Amino acid sequence: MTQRLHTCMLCEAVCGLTVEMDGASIGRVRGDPDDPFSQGHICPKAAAIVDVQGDPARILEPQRRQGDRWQSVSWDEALEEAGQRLAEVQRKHGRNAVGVYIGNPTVHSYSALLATPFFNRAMGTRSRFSATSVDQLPHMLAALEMFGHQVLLPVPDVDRTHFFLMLGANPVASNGSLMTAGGISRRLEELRKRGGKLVVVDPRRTETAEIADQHLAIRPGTDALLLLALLYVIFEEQRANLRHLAALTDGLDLLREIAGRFPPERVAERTAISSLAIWELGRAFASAPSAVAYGRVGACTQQFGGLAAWLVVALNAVTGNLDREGGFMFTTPAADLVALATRTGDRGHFGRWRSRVRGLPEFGGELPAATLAEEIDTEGDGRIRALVTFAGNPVLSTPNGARLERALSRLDYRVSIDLYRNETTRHADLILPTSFGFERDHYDLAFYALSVRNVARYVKPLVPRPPGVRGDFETLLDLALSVRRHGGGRKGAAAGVTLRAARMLGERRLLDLMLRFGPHRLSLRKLEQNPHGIDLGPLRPHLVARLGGRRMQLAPAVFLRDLDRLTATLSKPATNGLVLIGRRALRSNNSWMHNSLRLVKGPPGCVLLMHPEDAAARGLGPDGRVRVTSRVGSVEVPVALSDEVMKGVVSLPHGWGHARDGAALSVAAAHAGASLNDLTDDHSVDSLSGNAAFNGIPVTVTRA
Ligand SMILES: Nc1nc2c(c(=O)[nH]1)N[C@H]1C(S)=C(S)[C@@H](COP(=O)(O)OP(=O)(O)OC[C@H]3O[C@@H](n4cnc5c(=O)[nH]c(N)nc54)[C@H](O)[C@@H]3O)O[C@H]1N2
Ligand SMILES: Nc1nc2c(c(=O)[nH]1)N[C@H]1C(S)=C(S)[C@@H](COP(=O)(O)OP(=O)(O)OC[C@H]3O[C@@H](n4cnc5c(=O)[nH]c(N)nc54)[C@H](O)[C@@H]3O)O[C@H]1N2
Ligand code: SF4
Ligand SMILES: [Mo]
Repeated sequence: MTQRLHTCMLCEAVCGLTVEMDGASIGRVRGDPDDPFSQGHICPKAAAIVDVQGDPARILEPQRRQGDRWQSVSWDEALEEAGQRLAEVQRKHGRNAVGVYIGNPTVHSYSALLATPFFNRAMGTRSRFSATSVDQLPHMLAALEMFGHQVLLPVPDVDRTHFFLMLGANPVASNGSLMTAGGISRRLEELRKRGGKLVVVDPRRTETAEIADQHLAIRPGTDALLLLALLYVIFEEQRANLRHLAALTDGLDLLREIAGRFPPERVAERTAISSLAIWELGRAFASAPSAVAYGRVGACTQQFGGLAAWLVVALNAVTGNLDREGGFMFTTPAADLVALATRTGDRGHFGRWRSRVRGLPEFGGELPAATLAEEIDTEGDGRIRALVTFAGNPVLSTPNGARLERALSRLDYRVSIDLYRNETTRHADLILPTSFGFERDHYDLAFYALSVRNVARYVKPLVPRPPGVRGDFETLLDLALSVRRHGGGRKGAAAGVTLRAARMLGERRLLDLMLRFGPHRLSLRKLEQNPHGIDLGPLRPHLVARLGGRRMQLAPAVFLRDLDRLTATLSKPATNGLVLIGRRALRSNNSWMHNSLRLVKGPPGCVLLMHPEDAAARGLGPDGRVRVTSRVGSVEVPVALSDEVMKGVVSLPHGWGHARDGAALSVAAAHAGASLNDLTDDHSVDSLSGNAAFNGIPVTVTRA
């Protein structure tokens, strides 16, 4: 038995692991107590890495579909076919006729993360989609408009703050997002031990709300109103103070004028939070020695996600908590994507072009995932006719998944790069397998940039990958090269040279270069000499340097233009209908880990939570099954009555719905549940940003 080190790649907490090895066989997985950052923390999902890696359902060779049957083919044959078919579609119908969807695990693998920009550039299609627009896009839009860079995202300094205001996040279950902080429960406990306060704003009394000082139940989709009213209080009480950022900031007067239209009394009824509670919250936030407001999935995957994301940053800035210890801070990561993108001139852009069918704006070169289905199933010039999905399961993860499924079957050609034949990849013509887990090395390129301390850790693979499997970096680049060989992709020799150069260097060398040129002048060698990781110290204020001579915008025009839409909701009459929101559970990871028996055994995870009074009003009993119906679909699920959800709101987790023919996931199928995204609506988006508005979907609930 030997003890080896690795790092968990499942969620944003990036926990250090020790792995027991007996020769090549993997034994117990524990937290690494000597990881200076995660300090031994893990959650139950870490043990399931081996379940996925060793899953008999995992695809270990390229698979080609023949009718309803699947056949193994060689890599050469697979890449040749895919390149030829995708190039053919691009030659006949234009480059945008090939769509690309890139899913969430991409950001958990530096190999995938480094490959996708090369792949996207080489393919030269504007029909690009990713999990960004069903997730954090509003936060990125706020960063772009306020700081001039789409990935310059502030993170809450949880370890030093005195007041943590959390909107639409449940880190006790999710382990934190846009806030890498292994062992978040311990960190929140310590906040309270040092006399700090935690306030959670959520329509549901979540696991995080349970350990908070205060829980404010908010009506879904109204966070922007609450935030404006908090700003009202701050300005009204003369507490605005931008500190060192004052001389570098535009828009303070404009923001004051806007907030002045939203006194707490005006938003109380709509938000379902009393005006007194808003006054008190505003005063407490402003008078704490340091404070941070933080909004996550619930605050951004809703109708007013863009406004909410902007106002969260604005609230921190106006109270002097932006770029301050204990406030909302910026990292100095060892491999610095922000600096790299700045040097290459790619800070991001918004609204340079619009989607063909609905006219929604591009963001950073991507169109909203909520438009993918209509871009396939709406006739006309520029229709998407072939699709590459990479590390994504949009059938279960994007709004109105059932429509997307119907659209997928209309495509001329589909390639998926994935571990599994699942709800999305079962529609593919070709599935290319990939390495996973302890077969890979790991450096967390994305999440060390969002980490509440500056840290770095690199681990090597523990076991060789199966012989028929390749890494994501080589697969994506080889696929792009094959498309080009067949006359598809972006024109010009330069694109080909770049691709071949990157392919030759490989992801490991690219990462090493980024570390060497990064702010801490590290290298893979140095990291290998410190296998538990290196602590690079607490976050320090340095936004001024990050702005690089630009000014911070407190009241960007794109957000101001959206305010009328928000104000209009104040005069809408209240209904006594129900709205649907989502949730996450500790033992589940988006849509793709339900084939691990260890994680799904026990009581069913896919249960509708409903307030007892709402159930009584509909004549529903305390348990049993109910039918939930929205504009786009209807599902049947078990119900549990609980006053943890506020009246008028029902909650269902996403990522379930595995009872679909043709997917090869037997454990998941036996614990199928129903897909929340068969109810969410592709027409329900934040029309400012184009981000999916999963939360606040009107539904009816009846006895099944
Ligand atoms: N209603 C509702 N819907 C939601 C959300 C919500 O809160 N409510 N949350 C949204 C959010 S935040 C996100 S991020 C999205 C996620 O949306 P997606 O990224 O589309 O979906 P995932 O469930 O993460 O699926 C990941 C896929 O990648 C495969 N995979 C895993 N690891 C690898 C790898 O290393 N390489 C490759 N090539 N493939 C891999 C898995 O088998 C799976 O097929 O879902 C969104 N959907
Ligand atoms: N165990 C586990 N961990 C995960 C994941 C997982 O699937 N499982 N997914 C990972 C991913 S991809 C992400 S992006 C992160 C997300 O991490 P979080 O942002 O913490 O996500 P959730 O746990 O979905 O919390 C969202 C909360 O928003 C609330 N909410 C819904 N609508 C509204 C609203 O209108 N206003 C407010 N204020 N709140 C609202 C919901 O009730 C819910 O409690 O988690 C990551 N970690
Ligand atoms: S909290 Fe996240 S990173 Fe840590 S062990 Fe669990 S899934 Fe892995
Ligand atoms: Mo996400």
